[in-house]
Amino acid sequence: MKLTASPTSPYARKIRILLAEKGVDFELIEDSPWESDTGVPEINPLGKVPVLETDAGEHFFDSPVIAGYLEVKFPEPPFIPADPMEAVRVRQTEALADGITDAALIIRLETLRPMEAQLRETVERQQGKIERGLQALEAKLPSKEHWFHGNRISLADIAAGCALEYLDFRLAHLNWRQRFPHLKELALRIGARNSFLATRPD
Ligand SMILES: N[C@@H](CCC(=O)N[C@@H](CS)C(=O)NCC(=O)O)C(=O)O
Repeated sequence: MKLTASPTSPYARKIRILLAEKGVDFELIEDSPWESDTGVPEINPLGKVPVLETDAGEHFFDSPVIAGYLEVKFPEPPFIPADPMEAVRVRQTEALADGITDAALIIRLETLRPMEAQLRETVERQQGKIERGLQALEAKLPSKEHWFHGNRISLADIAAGCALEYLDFRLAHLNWRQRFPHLKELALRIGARNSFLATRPD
C-alpha cells in the first residue's frame, strides 16, 4: 500500500497518524501537488493529496474516504464505531475539524499572495469559520479528560488534533489555547502520542 502525501499536509497527516495507530505498514511517497512536476493529477484528478494506492492498484481520496477504507480493511483497533449512528457522529466531528483545517489552508494561501493582492474579507470570513468551528469543537468535549465520542480515541480526536496543530503550525497568532481549555488539554494529550510525534512537521 502506498500513500502519496506532501510532508506538511494536515489531511495527509491525519491518514499517516491513523495508519500508525493501526500499526499498518505502507510506503510514503512524497509529492507536492503545488510543484510543476507533480504526478498527483495522474492518481487523483482533483490534484490533491493524500491519495492512497491499494496493493491491487486502486486509488482512494480524499482523507475521509481513505479513513473509511482503512477502517474496513484494518478494523482493529477501531477508530470509527461499529454502531452506524455513532459512526455518523464521529464523521460529523471529523468534518468539523477538517473544515477548520480547510479555512486555515485558505488563509495560508491568501497570505502567500503579494501583500497588495490579499483580500481582507477572505481572511476575516475564514477566521470566522475557524472561531465558530473551535467553539463547536470545545462544546463537544464534555471535560478536559474526555475524548470526543465515548471512552476511547476515535477518528474525530485525530482529525481535531491535526486541525489544532495545523493552526499552531501556520496561524500561531490566533492563540486558540487561551480561549478553549478543553481543546488545549486534548491537544496536549493527543500530541504526546507516538503517531503525532512522528508526523509533526518541522
Ligand atoms: N478534502 C481533502 C483536502 C485535500 C487538500 O486540499 N490537500 C491539499 C494539501 S494540504 C492539496 O493537495 N492541495 C492542492 C490543490 O488544492 O491544488 C482531503 O481531506 O483529503
